[in-house]
Amino acid sequence: MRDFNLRKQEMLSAHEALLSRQNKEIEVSNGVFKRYQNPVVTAAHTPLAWRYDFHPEHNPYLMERIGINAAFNAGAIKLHGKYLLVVRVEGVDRKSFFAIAESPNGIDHFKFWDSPVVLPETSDPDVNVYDMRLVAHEDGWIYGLFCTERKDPAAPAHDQTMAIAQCGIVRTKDLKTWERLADLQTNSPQQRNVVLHPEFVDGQYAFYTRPQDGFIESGTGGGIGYGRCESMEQAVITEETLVDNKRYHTVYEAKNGLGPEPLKTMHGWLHLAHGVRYTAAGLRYVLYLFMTDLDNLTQVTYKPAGYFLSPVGEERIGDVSNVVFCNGWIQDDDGKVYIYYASSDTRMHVATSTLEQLIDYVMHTPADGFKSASSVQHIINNLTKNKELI
Ligand code: M1P
Repeated sequence: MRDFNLRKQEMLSAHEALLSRQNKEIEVSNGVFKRYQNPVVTAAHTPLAWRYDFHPEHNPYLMERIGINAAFNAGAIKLHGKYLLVVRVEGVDRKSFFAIAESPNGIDHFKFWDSPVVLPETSDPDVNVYDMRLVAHEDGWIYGLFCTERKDPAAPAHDQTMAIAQCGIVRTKDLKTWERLADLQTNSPQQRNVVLHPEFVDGQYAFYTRPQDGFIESGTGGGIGYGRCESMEQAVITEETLVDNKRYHTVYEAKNGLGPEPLKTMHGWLHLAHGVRYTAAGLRYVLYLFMTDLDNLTQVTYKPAGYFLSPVGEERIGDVSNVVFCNGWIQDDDGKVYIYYASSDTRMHVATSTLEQLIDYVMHTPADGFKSASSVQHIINNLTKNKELI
């Protein structure tokens, strides 16, 4: 009993120390954004009461009964002055679910709310849910668009991996009570990374989609699409227009997908997306930015070459290594932008910038010339501008 109580005390203290750890900005930066020393949310941040049975008779060894494997790919929103992440928490059983982690300042002291989100289901139950994008729409609701995954009914008995991913939709006012709406219907056999545009467009709801042929392989799809529909209760998109396609020899040659909702700026809508390319070591996921026209949402106006943020150091290692993924950012009233990104499908980090810096980056970084000679020319141009400056 003494050991039990001692271990319990040690566990509680270690957990409290982790949750109250301060995060420090890493001084060296590329001038576009700043990284921070510690991840903001990890599996170890999940409440001990989720994982342990603290009854000495039921659990004399004080064993972990319900293991948590990872905490990543979080949607984000600021509500009543708090920075809230709707985290994809993944158990050791591989099932993902959502849970809200709250911070007073957006960079540290993230603490999970007591209970994970109890997500209502449709008549076709989800097998796995993940990667929620939170959007405060001008209709007054906060929508959560997420991936709902179910076994492919066409899968032969020998293949237990074939799945169908589609876009599930919930709405809420407080992130506590959730109303489930019908899944989004499109013509694509697979949909992930669907994002709701925060404003009405010609009185309709507008969506960014990611049509794809296979669960992993993009096939003829894989670009970022756009479509509209009349209602959120029965959201049906009959036509998708490609906004940003995959392209040979870029960081998004295999596939891409939109991250969080776009931010409105005086120059256009600022988008953050992930791009995926093939390497000998497998797929590599990086983040990139682009801008679309304020009125014509399918017209890309600025798109810097290459990636904006890629995995570095320990970020490169995890369950699915060499991955950064972002589906949540928060813009504060003073223009500061908190970019919540996950590394290697394992943990959450924050990078900070300002809207002004991100706009400058998007509008003034050279666009991809799609061949080595163009990349060299960009450097030559820079050298000319820098003559006698350094
Ligand atoms: O494992 C990396 C990512 O793979 C998927 O991304 P995409 O939809 O672009 O293929 C998602 O399952 C995502 O959750 C995951 O982080």
